[in-house]
Amino acid sequence: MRVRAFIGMGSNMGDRRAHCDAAQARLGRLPETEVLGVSPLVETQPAEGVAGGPFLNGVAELATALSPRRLLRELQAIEEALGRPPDHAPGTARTIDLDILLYGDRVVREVGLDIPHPRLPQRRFVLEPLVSLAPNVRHPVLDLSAMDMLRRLEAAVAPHPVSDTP
Ligand code: PH2
Ligand code: MG
Ligand code: MG
Repeated sequence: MRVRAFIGMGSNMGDRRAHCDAAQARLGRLPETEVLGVSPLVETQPAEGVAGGPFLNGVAELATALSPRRLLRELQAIEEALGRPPDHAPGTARTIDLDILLYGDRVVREVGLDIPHPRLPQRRFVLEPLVSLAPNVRHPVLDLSAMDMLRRLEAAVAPHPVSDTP
């Protein structure tokens, strides 16, 4: 059975667009996997203290029969093929980062494999492209759509005070 999975993609080193394009092409060549769509790539400022310059971020939607663990291994192999060493230090610039955001409505909490991605609801750089691709896809634990999560984040980060003066 094929599951609809969403992959977050980010690059802030070297030819960012080429890395994202190459990652998409390689996702399309994974066994038992089809790329259903890719969001537009957006330029974002590094969040959470990551080193390096601005990112290009996007999200890809897959239909895949690979297990979550196998999909993770395949994503790591693509990262490595695109110049990211397996011992890449967290928080440093990267040619490509591929993260499983959602895997159908599965919840996986294992060593090295957390699905849904634990920081998904807090990451504008993921939610914006996810909303442009699949606004109605739901977070299986929070039971919120991608659009709901983005609205919540925007309300929390930049509240618009209501004024009753004209
Ligand atoms: N990835 C992170 C942490 N911070 N910031 C942006 N703008 N884009 C990212 O892809 C990103 C980040 C951890 O992987
Ligand atoms: Mg990441
Ligand atoms: Mg990662």
